[in-house]
Amino acid sequence: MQWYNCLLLLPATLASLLPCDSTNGGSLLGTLDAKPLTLHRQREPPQTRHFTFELTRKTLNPDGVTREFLVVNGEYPGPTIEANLGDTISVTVINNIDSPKEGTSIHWHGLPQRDTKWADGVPSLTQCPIAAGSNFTYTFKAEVAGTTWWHAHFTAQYTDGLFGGLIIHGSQYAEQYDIDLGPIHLHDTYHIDYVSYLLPVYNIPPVFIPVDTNLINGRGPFNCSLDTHGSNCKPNSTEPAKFRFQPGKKHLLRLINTGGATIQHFSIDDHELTVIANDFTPVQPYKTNVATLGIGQRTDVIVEAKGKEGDAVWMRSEIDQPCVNGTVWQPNATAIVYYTNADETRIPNTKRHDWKTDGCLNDPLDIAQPIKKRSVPTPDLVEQIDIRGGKNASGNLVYFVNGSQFRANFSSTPLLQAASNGITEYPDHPEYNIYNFGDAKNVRIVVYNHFPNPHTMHLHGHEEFWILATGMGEWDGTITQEANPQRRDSAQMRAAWGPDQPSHLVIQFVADNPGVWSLHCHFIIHISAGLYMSFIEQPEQIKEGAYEDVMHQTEVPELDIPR
Ligand SMILES: *[C@@H]1O[C@H](CO)[C@@H](O)[C@H](O)[C@H]1NC(C)=O
Ligand SMILES: *[C@@H]1O[C@H](CO)[C@@H](O)[C@H](O)[C@H]1NC(C)=O
Ligand SMILES: *[C@@H]1O[C@H](CO)[C@@H](O)[C@H](O)[C@H]1NC(C)=O
Ligand SMILES: *[C@@H]1O[C@H](CO)[C@@H](O)[C@H](O)[C@H]1NC(C)=O
Ligand SMILES: *[C@@H]1O[C@H](CO)[C@@H](O)[C@H](O)[C@H]1NC(C)=O
Ligand SMILES: *[C@@H]1O[C@H](CO)[C@@H](O)[C@H](O)[C@H]1NC(C)=O
Ligand SMILES: *[C@@H]1O[C@H](CO)[C@@H](O)[C@H](O)[C@H]1NC(C)=O
Ligand SMILES: *[C@@H]1O[C@H](CO)[C@@H](O)[C@H](O)[C@H]1NC(C)=O
Ligand SMILES: [Cu+2]
Repeated sequence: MQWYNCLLLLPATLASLLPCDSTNGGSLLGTLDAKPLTLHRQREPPQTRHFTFELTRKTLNPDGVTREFLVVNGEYPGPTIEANLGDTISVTVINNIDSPKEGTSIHWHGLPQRDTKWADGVPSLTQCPIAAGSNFTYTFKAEVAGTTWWHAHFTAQYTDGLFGGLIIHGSQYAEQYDIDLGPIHLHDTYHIDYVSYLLPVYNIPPVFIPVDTNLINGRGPFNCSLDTHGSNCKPNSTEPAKFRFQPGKKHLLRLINTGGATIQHFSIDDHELTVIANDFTPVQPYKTNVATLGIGQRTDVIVEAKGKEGDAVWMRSEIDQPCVNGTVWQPNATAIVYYTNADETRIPNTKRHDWKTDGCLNDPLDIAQPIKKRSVPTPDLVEQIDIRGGKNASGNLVYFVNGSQFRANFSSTPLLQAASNGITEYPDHPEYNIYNFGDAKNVRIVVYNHFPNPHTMHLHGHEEFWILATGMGEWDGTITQEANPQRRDSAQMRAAWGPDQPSHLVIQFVADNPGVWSLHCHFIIHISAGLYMSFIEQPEQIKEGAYEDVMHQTEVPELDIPR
């Protein structure tokens, strides 16, 4: 098979290849036309960087299977936001999603939104959904340097394409690499839309629809004989993602798991990865062959190009199948790395690095040292939460956080707006799963998982939390690497081994950011089934603090969709 560049016209002999505009809406990510990121080298003064995101439906075929996606500015994956530390980012989101119309909202994963707590993008908590036909501008500080992503936070919309990279350049590791290859999205994708994917989970008994293809930057040909969506599948019509290496140079790869249901193991044949940050937290560089990322997690790696001119090697991202309850048709994504002067039609012939699944966890907690040492203060609030699965009153299989299945009300006053008016208690709405943490300064949360699924727990409002421990059974109080535990914004926890053998994850954070913040699993089925809680941090300061009344939107169409 031959490959062609995204922007080149299709030669007649390659007519079976779909053009890049059809596969990925013209996104250059993962094509040889993608440009390395250079903003940080330009040393510009702090400024406001404006972006306009137009959200629409669009028919695409990233893996050769044609279906309707939800996209920003037509692109799949969505556009990359790039800024320097200290800049202001302003994004006007225009909701032109039609037939049917849907509300939306965009979350800026990992950014604490200090002083802009209304810009966190969580419908029912920090804003009303942005109604179809209207727009909303998010303005916030590029306040933490590193790699993250933006994604729709309105049910599981992001898995239909509403996601993209968010890169904030700082000085912290700019000197460690020569070339910034930008975001590398590792993501599962589905041949049906997110509503059709989620709703069968609530059948009695539940139906779990297979994950279809694992993609790198939205690319990766699907083998049409694998599933039942054959009629929309055009064999050998798309290309894998492609990247360029320069021999002897150090390349920064910003890995992001932007999927909805799977854990990724990333590697490059014949090359070693040097991990320099997990989520927003820089760590003492350590070497590994394989980087493991749970949903929402990022790992910045430096890859020294030790090959020679003309080489071609596979880049891989493999889904950890035992961590998925169900079928993944095509779990092994491949992309190609071409060295300078390589024949860019060449198919590599290199061998993969092996990895072993270990309870769906990241690298062991004691493998890395955060560069900025921070020991754990004594907590003044310790909360335990218990995650269980089971049937709710109507017999659907759902999750309970401390006995309560989370349900959002997209039509009611956002809870942050209510908190700014002094309302912090919801005795009539246990389904909001909202806790008032008062003026506690150091909050420790001990999470017990009693259900046989692993989870990726993500905390809003804080660029990092400490991970004190993760393991099986009751936590015995031991803190891993006590003088300087791992910190990040999304953490893995194991599946329970049985009713009496829960798994645990213990996190702690400094509660110095007044607002209403969520702690939830990032698996789309789990969030949608209720594995979600929120807490009010420093309610008195919310009342006193600056507050922008930006939440009112016109009516949200009533849709029968999971939330
Ligand atoms: C956003 O909506 C307002 C109010 O309807 C309108 O005046 C404005 O032109 C819209 N802006 C954009 C960029 O669509
Ligand atoms: C595609 O899938 C079919 C069915 O599993 C298999 O027989 C075939 O070898 C696969 N083709 C490729 C190129 O992997
Ligand atoms: C697609 O590619 C595979 C593997 O190269 C090949 O076996 C198959 O015949 C091709 N299918 C079509 C329809 O061209
Ligand atoms: C994915 O890769 C793993 C490791 O090489 C292999 O065991 C597995 O069979 C592959 N799965 C598929 C569906 O190709
Ligand atoms: C959740 O339930 C546990 C066990 O019943 C209880 O100790 C804990 O206080 C509850 N958590 C919260 C945040 O209320
Ligand atoms: C049970 O959960 C399902 C799925 O979220 C929901 O549609 C249904 O309304 C819930 N039933 C009750 C009684 O809350
Ligand atoms: C959601 O909030 C609206 C507005 O307050 C209210 O009319 C409606 O009954 C609420 N729905 C549920 C399920 O509580
Ligand atoms: C896995 O899926 C099966 C149905 O496919 C279901 O019965 C079972 O409860 C699921 N297990 C978990 C842990 O979700
Ligand atoms: Cu989960």
